[in-house]
Amino acid sequence: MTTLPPRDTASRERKSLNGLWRFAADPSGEGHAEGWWRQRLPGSHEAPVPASYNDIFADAAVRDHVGDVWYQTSARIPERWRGERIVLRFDSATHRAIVWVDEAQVAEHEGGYTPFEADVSDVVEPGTEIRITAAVDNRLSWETIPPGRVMETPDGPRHSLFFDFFNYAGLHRSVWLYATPRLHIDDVTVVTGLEGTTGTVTYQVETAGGEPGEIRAALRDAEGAEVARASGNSGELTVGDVHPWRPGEGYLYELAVELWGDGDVPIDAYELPVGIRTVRVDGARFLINDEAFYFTGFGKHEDSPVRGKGHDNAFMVHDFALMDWLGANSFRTSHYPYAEEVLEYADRHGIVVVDETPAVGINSGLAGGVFGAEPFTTFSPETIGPATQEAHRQAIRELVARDKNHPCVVLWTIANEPESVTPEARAYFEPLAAEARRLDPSRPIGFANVMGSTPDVDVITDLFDVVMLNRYYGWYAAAGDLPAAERALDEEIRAWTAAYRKPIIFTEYGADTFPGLHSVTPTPWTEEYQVEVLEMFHRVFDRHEAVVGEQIWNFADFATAPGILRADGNKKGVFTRDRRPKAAAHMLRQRWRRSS
Ligand code: BDP
Repeated sequence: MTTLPPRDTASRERKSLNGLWRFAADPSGEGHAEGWWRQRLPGSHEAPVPASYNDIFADAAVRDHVGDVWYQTSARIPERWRGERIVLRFDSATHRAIVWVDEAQVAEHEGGYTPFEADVSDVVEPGTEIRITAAVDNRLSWETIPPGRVMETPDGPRHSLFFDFFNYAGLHRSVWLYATPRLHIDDVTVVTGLEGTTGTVTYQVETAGGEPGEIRAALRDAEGAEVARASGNSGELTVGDVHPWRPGEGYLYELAVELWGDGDVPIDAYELPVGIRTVRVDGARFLINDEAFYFTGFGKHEDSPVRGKGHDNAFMVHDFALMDWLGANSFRTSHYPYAEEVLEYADRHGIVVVDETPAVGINSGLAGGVFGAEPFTTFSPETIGPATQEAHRQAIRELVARDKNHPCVVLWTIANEPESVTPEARAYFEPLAAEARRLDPSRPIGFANVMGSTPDVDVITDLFDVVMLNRYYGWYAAAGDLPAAERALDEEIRAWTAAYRKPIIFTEYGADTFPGLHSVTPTPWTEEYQVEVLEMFHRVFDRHEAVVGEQIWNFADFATAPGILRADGNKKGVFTRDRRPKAAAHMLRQRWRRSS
């Protein structure tokens, strides 16, 4: 499984393939039959990488395309890479890709938000130029995560999707060529501990490509001074007078791993940033470094004008700056793993992350009700069944494999708003929750519970450590009637605290808000109403000790499929899509800056 991000080290070199690639949509699906990877792609389109392709061209056919699109570029393999292991890596391709180098197929990957790579050492000749072609398919099915359907219509294929964001696709993240020695460090896993002023870093190193030599691990502090060292493929490093990673202060050590042979320089070297911190649930408290933590922040999306879901450092840093301006300390990667750059930034800046799989839409009630999909039974052999569950298991594995070493990640969420009230739901989720725990016993797990799945009907919450609630009192229920909304919310929290002694994090609440719309009386869609809904929730949260977090839906307005419930997208943002504050932003700044 693809894990360590490519880095330049003493023994490694990486080369970005970002930029403009040749691009062709393939509406009639002829690219495979015609072998488009064998030649220059037809047409004259070029598409930026990274970016979604949908909004780049002024063309509804590309925006709403269902099926394959093709990307192609050329790159030169440096002569100095001769004898090295040469890898081609895609940080993501949404939702599925097949990749060729010249005539040879080198990779195939399912799942739109995690990286994959191919060892291309045997198909490239150092010093020459290669052609890289990727067929990227945006189709979702009952066997994918997220699930979806393609319906044949007189106008061609159309998606029927069960989630509330635009199905952006393409090469959303960086593409790399990199070289490592043949005998190399293949993976590193760290788990950290804290006992008083002493920190521990337990590490495990995997090697590949030959007889493993000696492994040395050294931990350096942020100034570069070595504070501990060990040898062997696994071990524990102890740090006296430790400087922990904590919310608000992303202090990082660096674990320098070296693989030695007989020579007097290491064969391979890799440096991993490490934040020393602990996470634990204790009764109804969520503890980071054994201190009670209260989450403030948002459910977000990777979404911006023109780029769609393409990673963009300007938007990333700006979004973090806006969260800082508000005093927010955390966010959830709703509803899929975000670009790894986002987690690296959060690591460095002490922002807490709730890390989610792309398992959104496992719920026929919502799909039919909100998104207009044809009715279906959620769990059945013909719909969400064993193949979906296997894809879901794989999505959990790939998420944990990629993100396990990030100190910012304190909680895995394995699904958003799944059906959770039927025996089939329990059968589906029991093995998945167990798998998440097996893969990472060091972090708590949860799932975002959908409105209506109250503790009297829910059948899966006992499998998880935290209760994560998405609730829309004042919007989808009791819209415009805030006293009734407040009573219902309060009652539901009472029911949860009576049923479980677990921390409760509100992972969604909010109201669609059209910027510039105002009213002196409680009127849905106005800026005042968004403020009042959020204030109502906060009033109730402050009455309940078990509520340990408030993450508003959403940080910013975002694109969705068209529909009568959406006005040019989902407008529940506290910021507009171009990141201008609505009135609620100023209110939140008062609340969160006061408490921080
Ligand atoms: C919840 C979903 C989220 C939606 C939100 C909404 O988790 O993806 O965007 O509601 O309706 O059902 O705004």
